Amino acid sequence: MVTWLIRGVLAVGILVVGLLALASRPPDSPSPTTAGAPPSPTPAGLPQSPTPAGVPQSSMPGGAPPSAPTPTAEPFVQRVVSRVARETQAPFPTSTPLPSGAALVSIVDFGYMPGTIRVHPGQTVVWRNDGREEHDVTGEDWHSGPMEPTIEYRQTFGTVGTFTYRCSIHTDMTGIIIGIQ
Ligand SMILES: [Cu+2]
Repeated sequence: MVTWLIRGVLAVGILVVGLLALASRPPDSPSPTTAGAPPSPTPAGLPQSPTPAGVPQSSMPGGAPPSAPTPTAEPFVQRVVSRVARETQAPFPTSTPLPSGAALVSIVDFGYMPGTIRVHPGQTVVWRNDGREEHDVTGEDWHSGPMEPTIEYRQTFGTVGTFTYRCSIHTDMTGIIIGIQ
C-alpha cells in the first residue's frame, strides 16, 4: 500500500510539474505555436514598431559611419586609375615619320591625328591639312597661319617639354607635342 501511495504521490507530482510547465510555457509559446493570427498583432505591434523604430533612430544619428566608408572607397579607385594611367603612358601614339625624319601630324575635319606625339629635341613636326576645311596650328608663341587643304606647316622643337597647340578656327581641336630625350 505504501508503495502505491508513493507512486501515486510521485505521479501526481509529475502531473503537477507538467501542468505547471505547460502553464508557464503558454505565455511564451502561444504566440508562435498556438494561433498565428492573434499573437502576431501583439508581438508585431509592441516589439516590431517600437524596437525597430527605436534602434534605427538611435543608429541614424550615427549616420557618420556610412559616410566614412565612402571616402575610403574613392582613394582606392583613384589608386587603380592612376596605376592604369601610369602603365598606358609608355605606348604614346607616335606620328608617322617622314623620309626626312620629321614627324607627320595629319589635320582632319576636325582634329589632329595623332593628337599626341613624342618627338626628340631638334625633330621637326609637319602638319598637313588633309581635311576639306581651313585649319591652323596655334601654339603658345608660334602660329601657322590659315592652312587651306593640302597645305603643310613645319615647326621644330629644340627642347624637352610638353607643347600644347590648338586650331584657332575650331578651338576644340587640340594637340600635344611631347619632347623627350
Ligand atoms: Cu580647325
